[in-house]
Amino acid sequence: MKDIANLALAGHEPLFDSILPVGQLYSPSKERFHSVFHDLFDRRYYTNHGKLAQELERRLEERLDVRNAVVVTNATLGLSLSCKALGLPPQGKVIVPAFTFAATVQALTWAGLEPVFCDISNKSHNLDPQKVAALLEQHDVCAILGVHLWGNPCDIEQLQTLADSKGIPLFFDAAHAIACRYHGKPIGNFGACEVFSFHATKIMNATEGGCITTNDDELAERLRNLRSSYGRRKNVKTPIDGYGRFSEAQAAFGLLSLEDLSRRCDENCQKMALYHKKLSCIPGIHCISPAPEENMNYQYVVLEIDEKEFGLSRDALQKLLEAENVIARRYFVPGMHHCPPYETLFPEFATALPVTDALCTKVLQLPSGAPVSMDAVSRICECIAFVQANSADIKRTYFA
Ligand code: T4K
Repeated sequence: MKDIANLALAGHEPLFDSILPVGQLYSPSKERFHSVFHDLFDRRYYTNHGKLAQELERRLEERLDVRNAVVVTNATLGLSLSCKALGLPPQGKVIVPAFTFAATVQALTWAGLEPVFCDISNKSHNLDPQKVAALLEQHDVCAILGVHLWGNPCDIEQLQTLADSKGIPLFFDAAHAIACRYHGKPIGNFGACEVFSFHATKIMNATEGGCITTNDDELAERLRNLRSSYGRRKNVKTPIDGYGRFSEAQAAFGLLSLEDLSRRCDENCQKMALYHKKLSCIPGIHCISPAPEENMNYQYVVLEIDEKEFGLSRDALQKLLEAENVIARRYFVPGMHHCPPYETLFPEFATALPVTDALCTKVLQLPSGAPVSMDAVSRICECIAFVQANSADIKRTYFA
């Protein structure tokens, strides 16, 4: 183990030879990819809802036990298309958390809507239904957009009751939540529709991509029509075309990733268990393990760092780890209410989200997924334990 004089922050050899990023980055073997993809060169049919994209939709419907899966270019576009398919009015206001990836809120902006930022629960990191209820009384809202953050389902029942009481749609950003369940039922079946991400950093990897799922056949048809003129089952009048096609290359990668999904969840589960075992005894570290075990895909290893107890700030720990080639990320900093253009457009939210603001100073995501072995998890944990045990000296030496 290092001592405080030879930390990589001081220019010494890092703990790992190559970087360990937070993305899942799982890929199939080249041979398996070739076996799915090879006839594409003969067929020369590369996109426009080809046979692999259709096959992926069918398999997703089966796996998620949902009537319709509509694959699209990425989740951001999937969210914008959902707003259009739901018929949300121009400049309509949508309740949304600010503690999320920028794309959630920017998708609303692309669809011509306005965010009404809502604070979250300290425990789940998801929309707090009580705060949603208060906002519904203060604003003329046309929809609620929940985010199943870290794959932990929102309080769907309470949110649905609130949405129903106002006669407005509830829909979900499920970018983190493939293979997660709520009360035993797969995420993908809730609200008006749910949107998954198949970005390379996600556990289901189509290199880039997304999917909208819904049990509402009419909504699904509007979504297919909005996506492209290809893949429609019948023609439906839509306000605009979305050009959200999903290529055959994405579909080939996605099909294999879906085949491997349960195995990836198991691998992630083992890594998360080891992280939690080794980190939960370190003062100042709280591991987020919100949902009961069978509801998780385990792709996000997320900590809250209590600066006083740990002895160093979250940002200092991140810098130390980064120097050791452990690329931990501060998702999500700052909260979207403090980001352009929203901070100037909607200054009323600047001090309205205390839980979000507090979490933005504490949360750190650690690497897991394909590039991270169990041995690497152990070494990362030992490094964090060492930093905490020597926090006073490290602070004096490197952060005075
Ligand atoms: N809603 C939520 C709640 C989301 O988290 C996201 C995306 C969306 C909506 C929108 O979904 P998409 O429209 O993207 O389908 C990453 C991902 O790009 C983004 O998909 C993800 N959430 C977000 C949480 O993380 P960045 O810019 O912070 O990280 P990035 O892409 O630099 O990758 C992280 C690490 O992985 C880096 O150290 C580099 C490494 N990496 C990344 C890629 C893509 C690789 O080694 N190889 C790769 O191919 O956004």
